[in-house]
Amino acid sequence: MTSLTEVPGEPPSAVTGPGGALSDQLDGAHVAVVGLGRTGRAVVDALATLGARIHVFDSRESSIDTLETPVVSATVADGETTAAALADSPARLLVVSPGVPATGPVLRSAEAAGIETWSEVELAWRIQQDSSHPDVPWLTLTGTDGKTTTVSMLSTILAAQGLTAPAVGNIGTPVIEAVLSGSADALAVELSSFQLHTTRTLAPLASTCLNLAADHLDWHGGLEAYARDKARVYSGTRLAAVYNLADAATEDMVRQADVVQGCRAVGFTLAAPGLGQVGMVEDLLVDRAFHAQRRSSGVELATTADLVHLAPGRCAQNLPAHLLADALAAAALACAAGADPEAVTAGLRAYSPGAHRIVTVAEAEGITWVDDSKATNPHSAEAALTSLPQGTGVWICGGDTKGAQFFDLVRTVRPHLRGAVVIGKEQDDILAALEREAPDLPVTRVSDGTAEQVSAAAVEAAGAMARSGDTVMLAPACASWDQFTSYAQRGDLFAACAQAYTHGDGARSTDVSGDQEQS
Ligand code: UMA
Repeated sequence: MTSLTEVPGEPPSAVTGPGGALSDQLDGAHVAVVGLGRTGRAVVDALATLGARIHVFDSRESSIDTLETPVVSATVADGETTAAALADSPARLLVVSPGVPATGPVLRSAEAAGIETWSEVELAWRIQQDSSHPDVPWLTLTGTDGKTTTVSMLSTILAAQGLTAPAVGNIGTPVIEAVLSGSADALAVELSSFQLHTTRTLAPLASTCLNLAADHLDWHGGLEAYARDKARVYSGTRLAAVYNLADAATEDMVRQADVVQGCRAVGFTLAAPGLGQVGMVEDLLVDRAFHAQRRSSGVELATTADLVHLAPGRCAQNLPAHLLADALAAAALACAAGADPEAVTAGLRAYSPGAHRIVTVAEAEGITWVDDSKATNPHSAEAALTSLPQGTGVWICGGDTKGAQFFDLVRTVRPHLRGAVVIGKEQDDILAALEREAPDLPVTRVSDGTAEQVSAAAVEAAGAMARSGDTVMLAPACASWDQFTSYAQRGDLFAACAQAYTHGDGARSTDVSGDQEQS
């Protein structure tokens, strides 16, 4: 076992504070807010209490119409129009929603006009620094896959330790809401690369990037830019920068991170942990990074039996490796915040997966129907499909590709598949990968239609391919936005159609546009 070099720390140069109390800075100041979804509305409410003069922009009329908080101006505008308005705006600060692309006109215009741009997360951090509870620790995590699982595990472990530590951020609750409530002992914060792009002064107690694979390339403009934004999660970390020993990119991020002096690099691994790591010793999750005797021994944090409720068929041998990795990362962040081994055990036992993450939604005639609609990129779909026995998977795939390629994915998952059903408005990229990497695999294409029609047609096509012992897996490897309102709607419709199909009373008779094409 090798000992891990600690990352030499420098005080983070970016952590300079807003230059005076935030309320003094923002009281009466013009501030632009772009995007009025869940994030933007929380931002507007917070800015209003700080006395800012708020100018909002959203591309959807309905978002503007339903805003109740008084603002100075509210404009329905696409990216170009918003960009032009910002150039002439009195605002010196812009708070953007995560959906506003890094490479788009809005951020370009703000930069050109010298307007400072913050994420909602940046604003939340600054509000906390300016509050009566500035020391509430943030435990932050990002990664291409496993963020939501890990942040939820982290929150349940901290709850078992007796702490109020809600899971917030990209998981769904704006961080500002938790900060303003003032009731948390710690925050378990899931950060997307979108949020990190415009986050600068955050100084978490502990942080991690779980893994890095190609995703959201169109939003960032390429893999390098995406990785750069992911790496920001470590910036300003005070106690533990946690990385994945199986993913060298995350270790590089830690080496290059601008962390606070004394911050330690802590690796997590599915192998036996060295000094400064958490890892596995047979079926035990073991800490050799945080406890006092770590130089000479490890301490048991939990066993795979504590996670057996997450394994298909509740069989510990089937426990997907990525869930173990997520549990180790969550345990490391929790230990950094002072959680003891008993809390890790109890928290992991108490954790239950959210909807749309490898959830069995129907079982009939020996066929299992699994909703993994949350698999919105190739990396995440691969994790789900490779857990299936050889030749038993009927894969429902496709959607908004976000600029990804699928050749590697199809090559890797091919041995696990019986067939594939392709959905999505644009199917060329995924079909090209299936044709080149799995030329003999039966493939059915589902043509465009309403969300309901697409779901019903996909279920019917998958049902026609599946045999007893097979699993029909909705793991699209793509975002849902081209045909559905969200991955949640995609998963819900799949579940409803699968249940109707297996009861023989729904999908078979639904109008599915009659458009399935076998190849
Ligand atoms: N809008 C514009 N112009 C734009 C983009 C969006 O006006 O260029 C408007 C839309 O018309 C809409 C609003 O902005 O009214 C939507 O804003 P948004 O897309 O930023 O979404 P929010 O509702 O604020 O939700 C965001 C995250 N969404 C995205 O990152 C796309 C949610 O993550 C997050 O839960 C929420 O903040 C928490 O505050 C969702 C997501 O898909 C789950 N995340 C991606 C992922 O996990 O892969 C990163």
